[in-house]
Amino acid sequence: MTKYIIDAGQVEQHNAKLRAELQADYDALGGMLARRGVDIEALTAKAQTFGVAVPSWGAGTGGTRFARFPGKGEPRDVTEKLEDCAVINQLTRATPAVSLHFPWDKPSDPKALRQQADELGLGFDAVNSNTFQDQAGQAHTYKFGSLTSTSQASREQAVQHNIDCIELGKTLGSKGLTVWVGDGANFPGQSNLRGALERYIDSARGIYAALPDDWLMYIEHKLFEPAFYCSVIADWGTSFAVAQTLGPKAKCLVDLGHHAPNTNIEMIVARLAQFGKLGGFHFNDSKYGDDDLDSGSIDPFQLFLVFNELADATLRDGTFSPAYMLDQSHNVTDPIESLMSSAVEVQRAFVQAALVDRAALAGFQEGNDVLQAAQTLKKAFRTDVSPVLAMARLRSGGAIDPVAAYRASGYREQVAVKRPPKAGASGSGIV
Ligand code: LRH
Ligand code: MN
Ligand code: MN
Repeated sequence: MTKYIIDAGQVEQHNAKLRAELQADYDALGGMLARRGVDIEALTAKAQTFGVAVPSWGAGTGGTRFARFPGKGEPRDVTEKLEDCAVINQLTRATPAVSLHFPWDKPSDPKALRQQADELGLGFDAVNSNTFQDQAGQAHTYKFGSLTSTSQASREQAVQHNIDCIELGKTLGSKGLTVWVGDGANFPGQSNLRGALERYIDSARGIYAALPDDWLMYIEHKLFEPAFYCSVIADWGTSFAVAQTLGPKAKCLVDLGHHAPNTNIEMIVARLAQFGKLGGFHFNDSKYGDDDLDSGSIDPFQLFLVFNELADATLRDGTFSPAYMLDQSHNVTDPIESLMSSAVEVQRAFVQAALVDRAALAGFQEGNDVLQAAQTLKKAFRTDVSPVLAMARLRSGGAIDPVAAYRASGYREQVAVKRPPKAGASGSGIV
């Protein structure tokens, strides 16, 4: 029996107030979709299958290198982060798993943490390693790189950290390791571009060798930051080459914020899917760079186009199932509210992509009817599927309006009393 953090009766009360209005909207949308030959019930059932993992580090207030403005009642450790993640899933029913980051989330008792997650109805998605900052008491620095460092001792330490993450992940029931390194250079000439990648591959082989057979290693690329002249794993081409070199358990992870402005991300998605190397996503949104803004807050059409490619890939290969994770930094909002609305935005794109009339689209593409092909996508994108999403939540036991239900619950005020502010409470302060 799942232990709910927000009183189930309160959620029911909230739903009771909105139920009639939702039913009316749902029926109206159902009629409109029926005229298009779409069964709203099938769509709602599909929406109910959607899940995106929540990043533990997103539960605390983020910051920039200029400042961090702590929020009230921030989780102080991984167990409190799990509680917040459980609230997000209780109300949205779209975030059944949590992605942990080590050592930020290193549990003193991994078995107890897994039990806590079980009780809260949560699982663990991929675990993330951190060799982009030095930890207290660490023997060798990552100042000049980790997996690609010229220092063999630093490289070995970074490999061992990743292996330790796998071991922890095994105890927690995770099935994947996401590897992102900040390694790169700030000056032309600082680093031998080819030599750094050779060292990366050599180190990554050591990690890959420790992966259980049913695990995946997700290689996450990022154009820049913290390295501002060049990053070793800067783009999907490098990530793809590494994943190919390592073997079938290595796949590429696409963080939406890790590209140059105007990059056609859906095209990258299509390419990686075509060659069997699309492992998963870190969803967020951005205007300028790795802004880690809330998913769908800047360019929802791009998010839709990504899911349009995923729907196409799923049609071609039924076994295709990339990992969905959020990776955001909430600097000015309540993280729980941001994560709930972001999960719903990603779910929205998933449902809208299912509305694309693929037969019609293929026909327009075949006949070079450019305008109608574009309109076919726009028609799906413009459809307001909010009633489907709300009905999916209601039927799965969640809240019709998660943010309203959350505010009415008083959860933040309650935890603010239990969790007095503590320095460095976000768990990262970096993102
Ligand atoms: C790097 C990144 C990566 C890290 C996370 C904290 O910018 O996207 O996924 O693990 O942020
Ligand atoms: Mn990321
Ligand atoms: Mn990032």
